[in-house]
Amino acid sequence: TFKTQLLDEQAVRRALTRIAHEIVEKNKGIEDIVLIGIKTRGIHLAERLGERINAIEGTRVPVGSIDITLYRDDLKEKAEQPQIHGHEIPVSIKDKKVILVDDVLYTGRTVRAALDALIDLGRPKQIQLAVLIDRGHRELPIRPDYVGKNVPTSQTEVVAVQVKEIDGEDKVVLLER
Ligand code: 3GP
Ligand code: 5GP
Ligand code: MG
Repeated sequence: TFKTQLLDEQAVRRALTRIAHEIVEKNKGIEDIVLIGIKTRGIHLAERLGERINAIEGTRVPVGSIDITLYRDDLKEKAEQPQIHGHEIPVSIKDKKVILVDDVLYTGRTVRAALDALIDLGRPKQIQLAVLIDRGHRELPIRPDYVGKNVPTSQTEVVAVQVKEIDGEDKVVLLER
């Protein structure tokens, strides 16, 4: 059931534009940067950050993806062991600054699995994390470097992130399950 709208299309666009600027600022440019989106919606967010960085700096950064699935009976269950299913990473990440991108950060278990997989692929110089929504409830010592919006949630709430490429529109709403 619907509770509130957290971000509309314009707010999603502004958050991604701000994060793109923050990435360029924090890294003093975009040298050695590789964006990697985490399955489904994180991939589209990574692609959009790549487009905005190109608009700011006039240079393309490589964008890849990683597929991590949580083994669980349904979304009401808490995360079990995240499994790596595959990745599409167009360049070597050795000595690169990898920026992981996901739609929602919750327990941190998905990101932890992604870190493991990336480190196995080749030793990045640094790994940073960008998320559109940080909903809290971390179970691991993982924190994002770039956040669209911090949303304190209860365990019974769900953040629904919709992106044009999949859902036909850009918005983020808070649901009660
Ligand atoms: P995503 O793959 O685009 O990130 O986990 C499958 C999908 O269900 C995810 O889409 C995620 O957005 C959505 N989802 C909504 N609520 C939850 C939740 O509490 N946990 C998980 N793992 N996914 C959720
Ligand atoms: P984790 O608990 O590992 O941080 O999050 C697991 C995965 O499920 C991540 O890909 C994250 O984006 C997604 N996820 C967790 N909670 C939510 C939520 O409330 N809404 C959405 N859309 N995705 C979620
Ligand atoms: Mg996700």
